[in-house]
Amino acid sequence: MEAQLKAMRQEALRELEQITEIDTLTEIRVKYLGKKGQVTSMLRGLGQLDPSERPRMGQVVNEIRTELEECINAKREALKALELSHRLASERIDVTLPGRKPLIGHKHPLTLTLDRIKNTFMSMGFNVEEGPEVETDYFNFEALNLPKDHPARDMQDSFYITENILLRTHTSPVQARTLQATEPNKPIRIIVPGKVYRRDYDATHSPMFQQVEGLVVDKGIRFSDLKGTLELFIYEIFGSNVGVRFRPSFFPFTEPSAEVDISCVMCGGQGCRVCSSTGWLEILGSGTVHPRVLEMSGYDPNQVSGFAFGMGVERIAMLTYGIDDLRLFYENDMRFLRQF
Ligand code: 2U9
Repeated sequence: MEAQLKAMRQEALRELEQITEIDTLTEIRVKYLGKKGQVTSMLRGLGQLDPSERPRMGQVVNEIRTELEECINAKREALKALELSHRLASERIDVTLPGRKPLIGHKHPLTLTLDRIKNTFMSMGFNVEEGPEVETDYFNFEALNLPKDHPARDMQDSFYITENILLRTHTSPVQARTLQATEPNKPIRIIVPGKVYRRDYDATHSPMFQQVEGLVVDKGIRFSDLKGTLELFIYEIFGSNVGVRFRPSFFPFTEPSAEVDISCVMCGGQGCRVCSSTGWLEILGSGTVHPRVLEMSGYDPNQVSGFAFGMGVERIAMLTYGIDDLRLFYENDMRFLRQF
């Protein structure tokens, strides 16, 4: 029996040696130390031995059992440590890798342009007013001295929603609303930025575009106030070296009216494709507020006077950045937008 025990012990230790999986350990424990395991049946077999042999053989079997138990436990710990080190190696995070930079956007060129326009007028004491993009025929036309048969009222030029409601074709209705909301003859100094809608689409016209209009009303406002204000604005936006000229024009809501040109920003006034060889670029419309417009909104033209102006934001942006197609502003092509 002693030789048998030694062989079993050696076999068990050899098997343990070869194991690489924790699960297999349980099989070995069952095989040797389980209820029907080899060590257990050896213990049971002690009864058949000569009584003089029993104590010594009993001691040997017990020693083997203790040794196997210890070896199995030690192996379990060794396998666990091995598994952990494998996991640590395979799941390692390299904290020295460079991080991913978040994409940070920036303002659209039209927003940049609008911000500059607003800031320039705000520094001269203007307030910014906004109003609805869906307007009544009354505020969009009637209150601005645009008679019923005016061509701008044609279905071909404006987006009508019903017979009397349309998408505003300019931001002027906001000035009319402001006049009516202000106590008669009290001073007004506002600019009105916003989207406007006209049935037009080519390289220099979009069915939706943005305007900034302005209105100043007070006692004793003269044409020279208009000139000084707009000249200062133009020098702020295009630089004080730019040439400025006022040309007679016509708008139903102003009388007299003037178109404002600057010397061509592309050729410096020499004449080129952009200025159609004239050396000048039109950038603003303006004029003294028509007495009937003041009157219709409750102001007394005998007590106060005013001036108004209007410009297209896209046009100012195109001239500032040297862009020749207005549609680029609305296509959202990143190759274009990234340049600002
Ligand atoms: C009120 C009184 C007067 C607004 C004005 C212009 C001249 C003008 C155009 C420029 C290019 C619009 O973007 S554009 O097509 N605007 O030339 N606008 S004076 O005059 C007003 C408005 C409201 C109560």
